Amino acid sequence: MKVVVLTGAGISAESGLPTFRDAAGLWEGHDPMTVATPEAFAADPDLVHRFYDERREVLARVQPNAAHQALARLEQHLGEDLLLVTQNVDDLHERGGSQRVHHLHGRLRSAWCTSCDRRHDWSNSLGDRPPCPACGQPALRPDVVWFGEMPYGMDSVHAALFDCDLFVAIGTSGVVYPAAAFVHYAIGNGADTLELNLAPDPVSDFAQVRQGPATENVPAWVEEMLR
Ligand code: BV8
Repeated sequence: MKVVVLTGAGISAESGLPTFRDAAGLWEGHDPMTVATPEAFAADPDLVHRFYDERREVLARVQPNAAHQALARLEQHLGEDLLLVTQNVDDLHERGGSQRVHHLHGRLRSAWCTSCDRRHDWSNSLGDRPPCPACGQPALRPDVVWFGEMPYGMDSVHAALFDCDLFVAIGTSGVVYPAAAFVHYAIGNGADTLELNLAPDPVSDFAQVRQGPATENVPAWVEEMLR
């Protein structure tokens, strides 16, 4: 049984991280085009650094929840037959025990040097323009994929989608591409599809939809898989 799981901001909501589009979501306070595009970073790097430095600080104060931990148990069971792809830039899957997490949109706790192109694990702020540990240039940016930029590792994700038996989407609104198209690649390959979401889209492309909070639905689904 080859399984691809795609997660979105909804899986981290109960850990205390705001989603993007829900009430009090990140996009309520910020226009994505002014904080999450390369053009925005060129125009006002201070604003963009503040946006990501604040999220990095909040991330340090939250913990993984039962949904993250359940997926780590599923990984132990399925091994290489599970590909966990997340749109989230938080590290709660790893802190929840998952060993292999594919961060399609990058990681908040990573800094990317635009001068020497190296990446560095990073937990502090970037707003004060710290020097790159490798080349010394004050040229670090958040290692996240902004709108208009190519998501990471699309080839391996495509290969897994074309080879999977089951595709499961957890806590994602399915409006940002190419991630929002993954369900169609899976269906096109004859895979079964399942959506776990607090407020699923009424018109769903998924074969099965389970409504409810991730901390309830994900452990229940994983128990079924393990049984
Ligand atoms: C690209 C990192 C070229 C940074 C992010 C017009 C049509 C189609 C596409 C486009 C278009 N114009 C532009 C595009 C492309 C664009 C796009 O899709 N725009 C949208 C807005 C229309 N995409 C891009 O630019 C991508 N790059 O296209 O490059 C390319 C690519 C491939 C091949 C060739 C060329 C890059 C997109 C990545 C941008 N970076 N994040 C950061 O984090 O700041 S996107 C960011 O927003 C997230 O990573 C995530 O992807 C998205 C948010 O979505 P969700 O995670 O789903 O969160 P949301 O708040 O929306 O929903 C939460 C869900 O959880 C809800 O359903 C809710 O009901 C549920 N929920 C809430 N609580 C719970 C819960 N569920 C369970 N339990 C709970 N407790």
